[in-house]
Amino acid sequence: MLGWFKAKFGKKKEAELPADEAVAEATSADAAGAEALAEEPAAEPAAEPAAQEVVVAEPAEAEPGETPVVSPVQAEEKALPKPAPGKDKAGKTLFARLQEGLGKTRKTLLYRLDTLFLGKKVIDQELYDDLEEILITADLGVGTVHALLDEVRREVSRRELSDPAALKKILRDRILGYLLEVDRPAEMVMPESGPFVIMVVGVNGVGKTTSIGKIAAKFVRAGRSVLLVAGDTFRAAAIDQLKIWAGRSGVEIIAQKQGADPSSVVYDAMEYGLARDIDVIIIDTAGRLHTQVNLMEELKKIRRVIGKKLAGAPHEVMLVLDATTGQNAVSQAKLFNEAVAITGLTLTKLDGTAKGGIVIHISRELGIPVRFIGVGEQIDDLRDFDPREFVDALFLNGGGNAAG
Ligand SMILES: Nc1nc2c(ncn2[C@@H]2O[C@H](COP(=O)(O)OP(=O)(O)O)[C@@H](O)[C@H]2O)c(=O)[nH]1
Ligand SMILES: [Mg+2]
Repeated sequence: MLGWFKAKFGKKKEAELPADEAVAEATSADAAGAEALAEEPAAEPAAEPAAQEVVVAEPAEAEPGETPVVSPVQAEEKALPKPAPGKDKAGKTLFARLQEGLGKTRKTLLYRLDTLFLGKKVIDQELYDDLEEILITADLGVGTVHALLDEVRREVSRRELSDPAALKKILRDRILGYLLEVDRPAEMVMPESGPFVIMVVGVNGVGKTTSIGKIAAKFVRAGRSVLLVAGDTFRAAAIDQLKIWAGRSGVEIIAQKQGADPSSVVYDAMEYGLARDIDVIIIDTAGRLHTQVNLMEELKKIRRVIGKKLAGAPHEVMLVLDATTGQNAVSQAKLFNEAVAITGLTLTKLDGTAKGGIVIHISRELGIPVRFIGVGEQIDDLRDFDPREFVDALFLNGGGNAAG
């Protein structure tokens, strides 16, 4: 249910610090952090005293001198629906829902592949040409398609195959191979104790805030405490949007007012999360014009501030990409990767494109694992990315659980 994250969250925390010790630690880390901030270039706006900047909607038992938090927890919202394993609220299998979410891609790709393979009796050049066109149209990317077809061709001749249906199976297996190659388990060791910090980046409108809301809900369902951080201070609406998502799963959120220095928001949030031993801290960031040096510098600074408050953090730098932007997503990924070293991807809006092949292309091209895929705007419309399930959803006809 938590995809790659379950590796850690399945385990029980080993060393849980007594609350007062945790606070003491946070305070000493604090001094170091303040120093760290003071080292930042003078040109960057200095962090003002946080207490004056924080927007407090419903202050949570704020003690004097403490960073106030917006805490939109409401009793009835706290109880998130818990789908039965393998089923959603409506009782549909999750596999069927994935197929539904991938509707357009599935219809186009599956239909076109089936038409091609059923219509052919032999494997010939024409079949390869048609296949190339179909795969490129599905946004697998020219480079990936050529590499893929080279491998398929070699396999076909090595095994002296002549049946197009066998070729289809090889194609599916090779695609799965690409996805499994990068679906490596965490390289980073997830913290045994203390918060798991996820920094979320990506250009405007790709679905960062929405995905954060959905990810928070997943962690809450798994019984984890979550703190959201409104690091996109560029627009007031962005802060409000994150508050709404915090309310939906009843988690706390640290937010300041529009225009506040994002690093200072993040600094406060880290302090708050460490002092309370929050399990997961998820940081939203701005995404205006990814070509601007400014944004990248801001993200680097946020990353530094996180790392100075908690060694080894952020444990995940998640890039959110909009699948409907096709090949553009690849160039975005390269830019963000250079600036903040991406460790995982979320691909959104797969429900809105007939070109779901971008997932395959991006995996192969970037070698960064896809953690989640977004297949709608609702809180449950975020799926753990499972290469087998994904390939089956694209290649298999009909519903039912066809995995395996
Ligand atoms: N159909 C669909 N829409 C999505 C998905 N993820 C996000 N959106 C929509 O995309 C728009 C931008 O999302 P937002 O989270 O504000 O993007 P941000 O600017 O990166 O934070 C919103 O209207 C979301 O509802 C998805 O997986 N599918
Ligand atoms: Mg946003």
